[in-house]
Amino acid sequence: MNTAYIGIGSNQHNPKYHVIRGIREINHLPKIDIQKKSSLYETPPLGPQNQPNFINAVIKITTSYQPIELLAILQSIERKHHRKRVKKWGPRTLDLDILIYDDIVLDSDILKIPHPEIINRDFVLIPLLEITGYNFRMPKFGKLIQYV
Ligand code: A4P
Ligand code: MG
Repeated sequence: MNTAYIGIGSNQHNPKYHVIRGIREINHLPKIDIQKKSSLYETPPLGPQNQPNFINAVIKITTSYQPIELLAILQSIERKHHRKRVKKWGPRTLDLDILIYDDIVLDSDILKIPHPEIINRDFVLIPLLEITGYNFRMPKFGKLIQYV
């Protein structure tokens, strides 16, 4: 079984509903079990400012889907929420990003793991650390070696 962290974001048409619904749909998938859920956070938009605030959350899952299968399945859930890819960093009904997948480091056009923006986005880092604890070893970004 593999462990992955999924970042969830929405800022359109009742975003809290889309986030909660999205989590429930992920939980119903046969090869995925949700292990932990962060709180829901209301966050100001990164990118264009003339759009509503986001609701963001992170979940920890165990799954037997391989990374590329997991991406496809998450995209099918995004499509159910009528997600349209209109503009980069623009409004969306549901965005599901694979943040981390075990210790895998992948850098292809369709899939980058760990998600390259994790450390630049407080709306990802804060819910992620809420569920991992601060001792978490992030693949690629180094690890905590000593408390001082
Ligand atoms: N892709 C590559 N790696 C991954 C991965 N680890 N997980 C590829 C998921 N997808 C990955 O994704 C575009 C392509 O990235 C996918 O087809 C997949 O093959 P997308 O979600 O359609 O991207 P996008 O929305 O067009 O642009 P972008 O830059 O990826 O948007 P982001 O980075 O998702 O940011 N502000 C707040 N407060 N909260 C937010 O959640 N989100 C965004 C969108 C902007 N501002 C925000 C928030
Ligand atoms: Mg995305």
